[in-house]
Amino acid sequence: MPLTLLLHAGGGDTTPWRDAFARHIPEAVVHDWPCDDVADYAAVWAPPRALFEGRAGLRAVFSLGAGVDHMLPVMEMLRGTRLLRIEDAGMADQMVEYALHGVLSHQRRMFTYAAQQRGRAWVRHPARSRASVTVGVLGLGVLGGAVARALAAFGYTVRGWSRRGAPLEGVAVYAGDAAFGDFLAGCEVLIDMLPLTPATENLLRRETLTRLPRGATLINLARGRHVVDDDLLALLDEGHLGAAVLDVFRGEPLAAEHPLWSHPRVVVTPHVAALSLPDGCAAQVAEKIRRIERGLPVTGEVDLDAGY
Ligand code: NDP
Ligand code: OXD
Repeated sequence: MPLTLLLHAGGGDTTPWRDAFARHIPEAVVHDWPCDDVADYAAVWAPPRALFEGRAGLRAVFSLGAGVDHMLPVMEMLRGTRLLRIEDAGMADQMVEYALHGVLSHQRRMFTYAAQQRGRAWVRHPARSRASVTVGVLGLGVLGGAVARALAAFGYTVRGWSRRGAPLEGVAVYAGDAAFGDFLAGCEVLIDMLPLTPATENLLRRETLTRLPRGATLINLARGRHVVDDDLLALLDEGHLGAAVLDVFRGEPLAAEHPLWSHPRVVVTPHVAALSLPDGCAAQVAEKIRRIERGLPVTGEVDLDAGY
């Protein structure tokens, strides 16, 4: 019997995914959902609950992205089934580019010059070295770790915050809730690279964001539900925060009437910091399926209790 793979790309066109799976795992038969055929594996993004009805036979489920918050409620229907996520597969480079652009904009005062341009103000500010800018990265996993390492290699002073505090060369690592306040106190730029879990939801609110030095920039590349929007907007208006670069939002697409669209100190992008690339993702999923079939260990398995 050939291997069977159930595919759902968040309701979008599955053609690039089908082509990529055909290249990387030609021995598998790929079924687009909806369909009733039995499947050994599922590779999905934002699946509806109906997709997992009667699917207790799945050997593993793959999320076609790095974050799994969209998967956790539906995985409750498949107790005991393994959930795996994409690790990098071309996303880390994209995250590094986006983060670097945001940090350079802060260092080179592009947010200030954009505001000056609107007022036709010709005002020069002093130059700053990269090392004089301390950047904090929240979350030092596959993507956050890549961002922290790249910024440190480029010459910024980098600190990072993670749950367990595994060391990272060139980065001052702070571990756990007890160290969060000290971590924030020095960060002129804060980059959010955390997963969305009950512990990280609403983490970035007035009480925590006011720990950042005055004029700090927030760059959110992770999940909108980490941020309390009203607190963010108030801190921007009060000048405590100098700018926010936001790729992710509590509700996506961001509602047309949302004040973040038009705030002069906010940059909005439509959840594009790191796109899942079908070729790289299919290659990774194919390799993991082959390892599972041979009884070998695989990386990227989600701890369903921790939520990431
Ligand atoms: P990982 O699972 O590899 O890393 C998660 C990191 O967060 C780990 O360092 C972990 O700590 C840390 N962490 C988790 N919970 C806590 C907590 N309560 N307190 C402190 N640290 C915590 O994830 P990735 O790096 O692969 O991806 C990160 C996120 O990026 C995704 O979950 C997703 O939300 C977002 N993303 C956004 C995209 C976009 O286009 N905007 C695209 C892709 C991903 P520890 O190391 O100790 O376990
Ligand atoms: C992801 C995302 O988690 O695209 O991969 O946000």
